Amino acid sequence: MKPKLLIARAIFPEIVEKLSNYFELEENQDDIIFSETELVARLQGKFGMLCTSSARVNTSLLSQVPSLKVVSTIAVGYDNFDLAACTKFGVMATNAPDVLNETTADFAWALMMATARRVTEAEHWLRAGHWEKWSYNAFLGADVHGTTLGILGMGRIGRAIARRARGFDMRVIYHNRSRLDPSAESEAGGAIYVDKETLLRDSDHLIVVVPYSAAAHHLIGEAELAQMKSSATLVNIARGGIVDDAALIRALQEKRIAAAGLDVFENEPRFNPGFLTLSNVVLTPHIASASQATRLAMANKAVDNLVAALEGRVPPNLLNNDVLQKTSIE
Ligand code: 8YV
Repeated sequence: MKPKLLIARAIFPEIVEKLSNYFELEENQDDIIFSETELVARLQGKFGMLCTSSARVNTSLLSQVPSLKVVSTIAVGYDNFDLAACTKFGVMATNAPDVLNETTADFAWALMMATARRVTEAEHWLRAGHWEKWSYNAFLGADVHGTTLGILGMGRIGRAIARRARGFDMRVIYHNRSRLDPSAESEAGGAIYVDKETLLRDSDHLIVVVPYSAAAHHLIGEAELAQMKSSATLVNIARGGIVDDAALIRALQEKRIAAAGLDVFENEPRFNPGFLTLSNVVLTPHIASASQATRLAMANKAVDNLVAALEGRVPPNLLNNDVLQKTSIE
């Protein structure tokens, strides 16, 4: 008998087919967001779970599902996993990094450019039938080329964003927990390491790419927004909660910064409705990694992790290595 797997969200048919070679599957192609109680019920007797960022895996859940051995998320971010709890309960936790770096970097640029050049605002105006004559000063925005790009968080996606700045003759500055080595800096568009204050003060366009953690909560809040240029744009493709959305809405209302491009929000999908009252925002529903090819590649990575766990190998993207002492995997 094959071990059982819960596929907690709707997923590509080819992924379901692939998984069915290894596991007895319980699917959710109706894509219902399960509450913890529902998830616990569905996980009874399951060896593993394929999930996304919407599934919270913590002590409360794990203490009720003793059969569970592996949880595999189709995401690079894993703030929905309590890794210490996973280790305590002997559960391997895996993510799906790398394959989304370039696609996500493309999207950060799309948001930055749409925000700086007021693309969606202008389109809404056109669609609403307001275009009666051309005007020299309609929708004047900010230039992207030749300006200073700031990147907060210089991991793999941050570096892919920085590389693209070369073609736009931009000066790239960044702040990160640790400084990159000189060769990595030069590959990343000649990025210059600065302290957080300088990053906030000097960026014409600031892109947030840090992973979410308790320490990163409201990393950009009232005080940080106050240090930015009034002409600056802010882009967040990382996670809701890193930016204080209420503080950002106030700053945008009062034009203390020019505009924001946001793919992630606090409490998404029920984000702060204050954003909808603003014209100087570009808002997208957490789609930075959403190209057909990349989402499929991410799902395939997540499958590889599950199959490795099943076959007694160390999953390629194991997040809690210390769990190996608690499993039979060498
Ligand atoms: C995921 C993301 O697709 O990878 C991440 O961390 O934010 C997205 O690319 C999304 O979180 C669903 O799991």
